[in-house]
Amino acid sequence: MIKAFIFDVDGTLADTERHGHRVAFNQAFEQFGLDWHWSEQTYGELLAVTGGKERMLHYVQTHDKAEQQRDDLEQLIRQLHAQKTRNYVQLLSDSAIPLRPGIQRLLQEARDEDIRLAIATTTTPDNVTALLENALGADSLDWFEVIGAGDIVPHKKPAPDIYFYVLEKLGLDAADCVAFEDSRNGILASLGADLKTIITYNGYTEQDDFSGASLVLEQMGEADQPSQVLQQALQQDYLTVDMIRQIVQ
Ligand code: XBP
Ligand code: MG
Repeated sequence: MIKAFIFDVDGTLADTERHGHRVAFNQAFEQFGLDWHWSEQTYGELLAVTGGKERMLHYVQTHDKAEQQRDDLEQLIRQLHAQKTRNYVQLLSDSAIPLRPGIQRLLQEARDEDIRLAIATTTTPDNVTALLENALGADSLDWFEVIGAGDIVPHKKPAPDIYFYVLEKLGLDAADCVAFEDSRNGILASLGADLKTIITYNGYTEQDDFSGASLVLEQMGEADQPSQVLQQALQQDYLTVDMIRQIVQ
């Protein structure tokens, strides 16, 4: 019996990377007078590394050997990341990034059926708050019993740590929960915690290997915006709690 849904954030709840996080990173680089600029293509490659601080370090190590030598690199990355987070929160406040199709409907359905909700994400907690407040309203944060985010665990996705953290806080076994993810790093983490996983891929992750997923969709769908994959696979227009029960049990 499904007792909880555990949602990834970036790419799953909303398509936040291309025009959200990437823009916030580039603003921070400009604000710090750095000649770094992450194109959509470069950012897609850098997404292989989860965590903004880790991603910037990877970028320096692979693209900017000169900066790699500076002895205050760790401090610079921490300051850049704090600025980037401020930029991202402001960006969402100026123009909310909408939730992906079906997300709000599924969250509401889960609440109506007493399925508990949680978040397991690599992104910074402030970013989760900003996304939910701007997309769903301030009280939506209370819909999620546990918000496991960012540096709360030592190892980010694809390590399963954040999912173990959330399961422990929920006091539930993986067998009683379903995870929702968008990327290979994400499903490696959720499967690493023995969670049945439903994938909704996006422009950056459509080519990822989702082996082990219970279902792989291009989107969860709405009545007026049917999921093509769901129509072909299950002759249904959009994903519902009952369908999820049938698929994972
Ligand atoms: C996606 C990530 C995050 C974001 C950037 O997290 O890997 O690093 O790209 O956010 P998830 P930060 O898919 O697990 O939600 O800069 O705050 O890390
Ligand atoms: Mg994701």
